[in-house]
Amino acid sequence: MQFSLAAFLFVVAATAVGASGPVAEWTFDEGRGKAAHDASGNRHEATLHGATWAKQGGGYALMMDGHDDYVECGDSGNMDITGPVSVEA
Ligand SMILES: [Ca+2]
Repeated sequence: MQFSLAAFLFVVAATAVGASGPVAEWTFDEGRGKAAHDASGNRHEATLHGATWAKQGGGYALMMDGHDDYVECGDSGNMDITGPVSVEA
């Protein structure tokens, strides 16, 4: 069984309280490769592990098998959760 992480366009954005914009934002619309670009400008490139691209309408989504596929968002000081955050998908 496979799961589609998102349809058409998937955006994950995390915003730290007091930040002027998202700390990270991935639209997952690359459609190829093993990385997802961070549209926030903060250079949090994400690495795909096992997930594959699937065409969805005019964009892309990630297909995951529900077992061991994941997206690694890296480790960075401004990604540390030390207080309230907002996560949007
Ligand atoms: Ca897998």
